[in-house]
Amino acid sequence: VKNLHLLPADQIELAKMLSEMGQSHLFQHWAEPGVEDDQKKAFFAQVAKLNSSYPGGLASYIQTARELLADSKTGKNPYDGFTPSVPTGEILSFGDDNFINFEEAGVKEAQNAAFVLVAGGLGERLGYNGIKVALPAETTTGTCFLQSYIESILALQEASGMLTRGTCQKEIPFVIMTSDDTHTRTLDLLESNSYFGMKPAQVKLLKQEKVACLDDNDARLALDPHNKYKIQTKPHGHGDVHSLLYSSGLLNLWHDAGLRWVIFFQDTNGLLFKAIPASLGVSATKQYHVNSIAVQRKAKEAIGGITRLTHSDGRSMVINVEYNQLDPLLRATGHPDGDVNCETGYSPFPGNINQLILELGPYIEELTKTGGAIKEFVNPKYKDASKTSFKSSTRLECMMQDYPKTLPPSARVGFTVMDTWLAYAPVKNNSEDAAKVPKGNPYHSATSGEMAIYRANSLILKKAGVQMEDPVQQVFSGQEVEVWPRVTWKPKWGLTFAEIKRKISGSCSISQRSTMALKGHDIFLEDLSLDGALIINSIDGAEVKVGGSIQNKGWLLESIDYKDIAIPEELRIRGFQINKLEQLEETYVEPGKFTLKP
Ligand code: GDU
Repeated sequence: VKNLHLLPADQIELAKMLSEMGQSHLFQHWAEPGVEDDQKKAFFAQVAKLNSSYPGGLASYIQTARELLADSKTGKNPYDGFTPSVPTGEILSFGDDNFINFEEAGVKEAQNAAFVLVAGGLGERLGYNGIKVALPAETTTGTCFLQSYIESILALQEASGMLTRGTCQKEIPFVIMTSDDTHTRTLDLLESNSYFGMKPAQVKLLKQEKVACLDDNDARLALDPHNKYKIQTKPHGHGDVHSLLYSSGLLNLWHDAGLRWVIFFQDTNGLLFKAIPASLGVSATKQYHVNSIAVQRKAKEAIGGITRLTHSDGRSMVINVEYNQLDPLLRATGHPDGDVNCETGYSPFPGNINQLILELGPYIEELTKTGGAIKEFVNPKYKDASKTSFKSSTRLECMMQDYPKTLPPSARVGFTVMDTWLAYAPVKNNSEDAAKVPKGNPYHSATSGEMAIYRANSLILKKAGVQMEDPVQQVFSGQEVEVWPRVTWKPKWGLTFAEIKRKISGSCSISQRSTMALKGHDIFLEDLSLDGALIINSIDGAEVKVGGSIQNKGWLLESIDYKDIAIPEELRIRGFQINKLEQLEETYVEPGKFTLKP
């Protein structure tokens, strides 16, 4: 750096570090001292931030990048020496006694949990312009993902408190990891909706920072093409959540408050909370340090496979192997067909849906050693086979599910397999890409995500004894989906299967063209026959019995063109909208006992 001595002391340190790490190119084009000083200051402010937000600092980032880039250049396989095999874990079947027992154990334990939502991603594949947590999970009620998550946590909090100590409730902490791409919009969404009923102090936002881009195999940091005093940055991945939680100090606060579990989840899975109580019950019963919620996975489906990896040197771990790596790993280890379905019609490797339950004590112990650093990877796009230069700059990345990679072999790492229909329906793909998904594999689109909620709720009611008419097949935006009755309920209405069964009695039936939205806690269905639309709103303390034959024109699903920009984007991406022709809607705002029987 020219005239190094003219810089303030902290900047001298950073400049020295950069030049020792082979980064002098960053300063080569700098103007003379006295010229463009403000930009130089801004440059060092950015370097200081990049340095402090990475465990081990920038020097460590550059060092790791060199090693990973060298491995990538020589084509070193990160799984070298490891043999994959199918691990054993807990496999649950919705609604049986085992499931019900785990659900009860999970609800009891929920007040000792904290929830962490990773929502720093923009969802480029979905091509939606807003933040994903603001998208309606379903359009019958228009409830967005974030609202449904918050209401689920509050419902768990209340149920857990009731089960274990009467009415007194412990507040379940809720953390949202955001990024520069999502932070302001997430905060706005919360503030303009009164935090969806949660106390603002119960919610903490932690913003992840981007990491420096790399121009070449020597890990020379890339300059922003539009600003020579700025280092180009890109997202580092959802693995950042661990170092952020660690450095925030929250983990120790939670530990001191007697919490035992941290539950991680992703931005757009409208079914997730149906799987949480039972999975948490598994964690508590089996004393798992790490419990990944998994589902049956179609071979080559774009979700990671949970795999036991055994090394020739004796090491062994249960870990997610990302979807693009599982197939080559299998082929390289004596499975010439790679990742294929077995006789069950599914891959023998359970699909990681990236909802993790970690036991807090061992988690803190591990992070104290690692500082929250997660094993990273690099994925450069090379110009040619010589692998000497990149098409565009690259960066290191990390994934939250790689947390177990540094754990000692004594750690209890398990998983819980749930029925896919119950637990997993993310919204990741745009209509065009979804329509191209191989037949039989899930679309993971806004269309399929919404239909999956109706399907799951219908199947749950069916299991609880309601006669549900069979679904019809319909095609929206080139995707063929099962359309079940559009049944939705507030999380507090039916948090567990036992709770749902308690609220249904006699002989109930719901026709395929029906819509039912239960927006209250104490709504009981008794000898109800529904053929049309029924909406019930009720406050806590209003006990409503619904029965008899309810029939009206109902709410119809109408196809819409996903390319029609006159329609709001959050609807367009579904390929349908709801035409609300006629409904029976009742609202109960006073406590007391009521009967609705037309
Ligand atoms: N995210 C961040 N920060 C980032 C990148 C992503 O917070 O820098 C968040 C996203 O908002 C989202 C979650 O991380 O909530 C996951 O992101 P993607 O949906 O883009 O994840 P992928 O589909 O690439 O894959 C992940 C896992 C897979 C599989 C899959 C299941 O890596 O193994 O489990 O989710 O949905």
